[in-house]
Amino acid sequence: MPLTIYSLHAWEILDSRGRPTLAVEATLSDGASATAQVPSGASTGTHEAVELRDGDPKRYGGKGTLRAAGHVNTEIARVAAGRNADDQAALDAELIALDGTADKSRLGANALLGVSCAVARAVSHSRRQPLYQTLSLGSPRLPVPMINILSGGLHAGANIEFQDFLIIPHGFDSFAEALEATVKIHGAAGSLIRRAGHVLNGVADEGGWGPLLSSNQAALALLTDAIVESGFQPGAQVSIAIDVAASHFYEDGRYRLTSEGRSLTSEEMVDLLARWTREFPVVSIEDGLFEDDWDGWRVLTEKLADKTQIVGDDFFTTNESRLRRGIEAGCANTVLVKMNQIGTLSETFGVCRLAKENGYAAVVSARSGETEDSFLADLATATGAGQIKIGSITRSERLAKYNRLLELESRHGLAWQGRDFSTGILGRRRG
Ligand code: 2PG
Ligand code: MG
Repeated sequence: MPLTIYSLHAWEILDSRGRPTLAVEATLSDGASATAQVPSGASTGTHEAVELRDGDPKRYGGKGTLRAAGHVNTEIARVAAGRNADDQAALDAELIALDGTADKSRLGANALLGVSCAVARAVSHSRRQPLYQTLSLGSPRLPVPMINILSGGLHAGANIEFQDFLIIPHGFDSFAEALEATVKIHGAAGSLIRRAGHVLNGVADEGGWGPLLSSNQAALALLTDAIVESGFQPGAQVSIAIDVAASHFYEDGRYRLTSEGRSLTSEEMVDLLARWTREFPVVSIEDGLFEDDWDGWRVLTEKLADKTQIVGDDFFTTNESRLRRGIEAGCANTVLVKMNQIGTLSETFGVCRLAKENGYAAVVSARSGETEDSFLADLATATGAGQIKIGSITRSERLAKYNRLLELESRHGLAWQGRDFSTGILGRRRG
């Protein structure tokens, strides 16, 4: 008997910022059922698939998701009922065709993604498998985390422009040890901020510190000090990643670094980033330039990609055709993978595959608006992407994923790849 979809049900829930998003429950013909929750970004790329909002100002300032839920409960549920649940690619193709638009704006990428993930998880329940096995592309492995310690930009009141200052704790024997080191560094960063008398702007959107610092450079210095103060070797054990999220301070062809008192051209921005990779243990730069500054991205890649991960988030928006164009044009060497930027699991896998075939690394990423769903931990493990970006080590919408990775390491005995990361990107860096 083929395993088929029996019913779908979606409803509006709230994300970690208190904004509406969706939960979808899928029930299969053998009675197995599962729920998936959909994340939501704030610093979104222009080329992302459309997250459908109600636009009704009387509810949640227009951000309600009742229309998206309604689409799941009527049109999508009707078409999905009776379909083979085991064939994710066929199901996702059906969802894309049913929507019928290039950007998924008719039914909503949030509606489609909720269905795609809920069915995959229900299949894993039916097979009594851990989710990562059901999703597996062949060689599951635990990812190396890129963990937020300080936030700026749209996630923390924009007092400094760069959005994320993260650490990559790669020089450890296990995921659990890497996480322990991170907690220590997060604590040290908090103490340094207080000791220096900076105002602590509460907790930022991804659970890290959101201090009122004087500049992006000051944030890099503080993060490096926190690594040293915690007793770890910067570069050898713990490196730094930044998400510049440059599209969000790009205006009229210039990069406006107000906190640094300068406004830079694309070339000057590349030079500044290059300088900071020399002065600080920065090994990964995400969205270092505006999402459509293709020439700038080529220059940035030529100058830095032999020693640094050049990551496209808003730049690629988890979109195969943008990634293909980037590969052909010699832009970036790594893709950030966010399921809801594209809207189905199969397209997410497609991007991971394309990256791998072309020697690009992949970092599976959460959104700044998250839920308690841990799907991402299994997804990153299943794709063998090698890296994951979830946010900081506080707030349960983040911990749901970290704790799931701890479970995969401890209960499922999956191996961790931290030292491989060191010999990969850092090997090149030293050489
Ligand atoms: C990013 C993400 C996560 P958002 O830019 O990488 O940090 O933020 O979900 O707001 O796009
Ligand atoms: Mg980003």
